[in-house]
Parts: sequence; structure tokens; C-alpha cells
Amino acid sequence: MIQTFRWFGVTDSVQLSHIAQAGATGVVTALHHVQNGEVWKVEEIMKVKTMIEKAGLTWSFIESIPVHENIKLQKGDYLQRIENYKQSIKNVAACGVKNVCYNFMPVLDWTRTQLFWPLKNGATALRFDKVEMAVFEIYLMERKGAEKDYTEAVLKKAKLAFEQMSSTEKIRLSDCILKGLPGTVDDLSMEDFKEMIAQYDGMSHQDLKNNLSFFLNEVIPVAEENGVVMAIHPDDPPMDILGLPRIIKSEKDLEDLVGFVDSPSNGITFCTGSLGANPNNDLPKLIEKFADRIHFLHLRNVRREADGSFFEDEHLGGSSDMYEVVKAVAKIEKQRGIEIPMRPDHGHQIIDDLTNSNAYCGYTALGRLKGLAELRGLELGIKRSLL
Ligand code: CS2
Ligand code: MN
Repeated sequence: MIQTFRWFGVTDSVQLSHIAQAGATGVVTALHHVQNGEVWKVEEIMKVKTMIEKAGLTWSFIESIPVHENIKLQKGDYLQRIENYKQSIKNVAACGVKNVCYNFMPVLDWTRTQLFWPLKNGATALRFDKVEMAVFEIYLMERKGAEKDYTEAVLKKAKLAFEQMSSTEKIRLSDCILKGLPGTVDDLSMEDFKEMIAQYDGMSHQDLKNNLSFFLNEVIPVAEENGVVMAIHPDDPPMDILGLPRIIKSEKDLEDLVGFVDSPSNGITFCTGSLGANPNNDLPKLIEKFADRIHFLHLRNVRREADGSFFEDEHLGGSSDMYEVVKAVAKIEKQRGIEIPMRPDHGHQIIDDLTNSNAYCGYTALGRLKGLAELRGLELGIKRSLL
């Protein structure tokens, strides 16, 4: 695996030198200042690339060139937005950066209900709590019909939790969902949020898949011509939320995806934390099955709970067997004769992270460094002993 670290650019308190010190050789970043749907200009891409290379690192993957909502909805100026996307692909290729991650999640990117969930050892982790999600949807957002998406047991707990919640807690929960996690949409007001969600009224999973297929049939030929690989990030969490269709969450979804355009450029970001939140996803099996379409790896672990809640556990410690995952990766890398870029996807807040309030949530320096170091050791052990 090529070891990489995500970097949010000059505003990130985790600097390029820190990334190099963590032992990574690659950087994963985006033009975070460019508005979603606009063309990425060569000059801007080169500025970032030069900065990375001056630090002795390589820009391994773009995460992400975001897909404009109008493309997902196939409305308004979506054709122009697709043309812009194609131009961005040509421009990044011209700059020699040929790996592009993206996602096709409606409205929200990754979603959590708690950003600083305390662990027993004093560290904090990100958490998705089904009961809190129900509180948000039913009581804070007041989404019509939301109750039907929850079990009786969760509804009961949500009612109680809401009654006992202080106003500060309510604001915290709303902010957590609306203010956007790093790399996601901009801060949203509750009103904007409701409007954006309403646009998806009546859209089925198949409708959204058709829109993804349309997008890929336009964009993949351009990617292929320019030697670019596209790698879709799975939906996180891998379930429908807020009544929105989510379409990249299972083996079947990945099968559909690769079938939309039969090209190596139409690939996958294999995020074990996202896919692993659904116990039906057999991660090592999926790695072997989609071997030649996996272009990028996000390795982290979640601890699943019976009601669909989960928290981000130690990289080697959650519900997924990371030994089997890394073994499967080592196997496909050997078959393909390549190394796949990997980043430790999120980390706990530990030690000095706990007092560095400037770090992007989930993207701590030490928490991720720990994850990377563990994964690096695991990989070395596997390669030395098994292959
Ligand atoms: C998140 C996302 O889980 C994750 O990796 O950090 O923001 C992710 O980067 C995007 O969904 C990719 O487009
Ligand atoms: Mn991920």
C-alpha cells in the first residue's frame, strides 16, 4: 500500500511536514476553495501540487472533485455541470494528478451524530447513534413520515432522549449534522437543508442510480482518454438516512456501479469504515471480488451495535477484521503488480490532539498517525510472513 494522509490545505493545522513525519509519502487533498460544480483551473491545481512536492511528498489522490447536486438530481444546469467536471478531469490530468475520488450521496456526505464521543481511555471518537439520528429527524427537523424508518424500540428511546435533552445538546446535535464534516457540503441552515432534501421527494434508488450511470457514461470516457481513474466513495453510513436514497452501500450496489461503464477508470474507493458499518458487507470478499476496480483504500474500523449505531474504533480494533482486510489487499496488489494508495481514514483525538481545537474533526494528527503506524506494521507482517 502507498501510505497517504489527507490534508485540507494551508488552513489545516496538520501540516505537510507533519504528514512526512508520520511516514506517509502521499498526500490526499482537493481544491477546497473552489466552489462545487466549477472548473478546477490548471494554475490552481499546480499551486497545490507544487506545495506538496516542495515538502518531498506526492499528490497521490484527489479527494474529492465533488459532484454538483444538480447532476445527482438531473435538473437545471446539470449538463453544463457535467461539462465542467470533464474539464476538471482534463485539467488535473494535464497537471499529472490522475486519481480522483468522488461520491454520489444526496445532500449530505458522511454523517455522524457525535463528534467528540468520550472513550474510556480519555480519547474521543466519532459516533453515529441511531437514537440521536431519530431525535434529529423527528423532533428537531420534524421530517414528515420519519417515524416509519425506525424500529419501535428506537422511537421509544428517542422520545425519552428528546425530553431529557438540554437546549445546548439540541443545538450540538443539529450543528453536527448541518454544519458539515470536513470535506463535505458547506454549513447549512435548517431551512436550506429541508429545501435540499425536498428536492429528492419521490426519487427512488433506481432513479438515482440512473443519474449516476448517466454521469459516468459522460465522464468515464474522458477520464479514460486522459489516463484518469475515478473512484467512488461508498455512502457513509451505508444506509438510507433522512428519507434520501443512498445507492453505494452493498455488494449489489457495487456490482451495479461497475456495470454502468465497463472500464478500469470506473472504480471504487474501498472505505472499510463506511462499508463495514453494515454487517452484511464481507469486506475481504468484496476486496477480492472488485480487485481490479479498487483504486483507493480508506482503512478504519467501526464498532457496530445492534440497533445500527456505531462508533469509530481503533483502526485494528472494531467489528471488522483488519488482518483479513489487509491480507486481501496484499493479495490483490500482488495479482495486479501494483501498490494501492491507502489513507488511515479518520482517527481518534488522543494526547495533544485533545488540546488542538483547530484540527479538522476526525482528521487529527496523532490519532491518524497511530492508525497509519498500526496499519503499516500489519501490512509488513503480512507481506513478510505470507506472501
Ligand atoms: C469522509 C468523506 O469517510 C470519509 O472518507 O472523509 O468526506 C469522504 O472523503 C468523501 O465522501 C469522499 O467523496
Ligand atoms: Mn472514507
